[in-house]
Amino acid sequence: SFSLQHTLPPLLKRTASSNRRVCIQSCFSSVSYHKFVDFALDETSLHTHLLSSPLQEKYSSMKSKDGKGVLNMLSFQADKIRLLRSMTIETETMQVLDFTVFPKAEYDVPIFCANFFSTAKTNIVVLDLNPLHDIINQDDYKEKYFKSLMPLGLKYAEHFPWGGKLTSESITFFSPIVIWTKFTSSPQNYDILYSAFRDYYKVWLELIATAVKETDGYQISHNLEAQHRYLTWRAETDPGQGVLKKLIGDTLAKDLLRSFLFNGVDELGSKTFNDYFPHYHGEEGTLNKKGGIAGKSFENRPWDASGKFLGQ
Ligand code: BLA
Repeated sequence: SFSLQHTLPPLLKRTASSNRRVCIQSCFSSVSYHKFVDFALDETSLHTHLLSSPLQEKYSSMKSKDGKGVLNMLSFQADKIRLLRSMTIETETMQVLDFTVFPKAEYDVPIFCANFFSTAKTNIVVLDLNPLHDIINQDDYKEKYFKSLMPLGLKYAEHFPWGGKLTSESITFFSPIVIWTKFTSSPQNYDILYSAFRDYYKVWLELIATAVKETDGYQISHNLEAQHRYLTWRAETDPGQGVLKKLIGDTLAKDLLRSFLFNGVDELGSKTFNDYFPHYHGEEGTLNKKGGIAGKSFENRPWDASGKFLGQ
């Protein structure tokens, strides 16, 4: 039977002593995201056979320039999964999880997205099943995947307050059950975040497990373009870019973003950022004449309890 240990790089092999990973961060640190990744990999292995990705050879672990931080990368593929990849960052002052799973283009299943940025005081969190297609105007897609999940979203929306204004385009990549939040660091909050992560991931695994393979060429290319558009958005605008550049330098950060974190951005399509987002004017952009969305918006959660978009 399948054992995860065979596919993990030596550094992360879970042996008897694995619970004591080398602690290079300050040992009073508040959270470690390794157990989140462990959970997701174990749970995925219950459903499908995870194969190590070809990316694993090049991206495994990296030290920050000052030698005080470490980045750990894991990547896999599976029957219905083009790429499952995770990156954790641990330094003296921050812990980061960037865990995303991209289905193959034959499936219109949402993209699983967990982005957590933590310091001793505060946390910036996005946890979502990012819709592949427009759920603001396309009711059938919203119904297909999110209608039944609203109670799950509401359960956590009660605990985690809306994180406030964000780059307006981001909202079109988020689902009605998105957990977009900022909260104070505390063991209790991390417990609830871990619980949310497990719930969301289990739900996502159900979606992919039951998804039926698309055979219509038009639909497949429609899914592929949506994946590419998503990658283009994230590779270009990732709010973690500045942090990454500081840690490992401009060149390595750019390579990590385009070849690892958002792998496929240079291969899965030829459209550019401007083709997809002609109205985007950068983070500080203001509303432009063409009426495109730009700048920051959505002070409050823009969905009601039934999943109806309230933002426009
Ligand atoms: C802030 N991260 C943010 C914000 C969002 C996200 C919405 C608020 C700022 C904004 O409006 O953009 C995350 N945005 C997302 C995600 C999607 C999106 C997940 O569109 C998906 C579609 N964050 C990380 C990583 C780091 C990180 C890996 O995911 C660090 C390495 C840091 N995120 C980070 C920091 C901020 C932030 C420092 C606050 C600074 C800022 O607002 O620019």
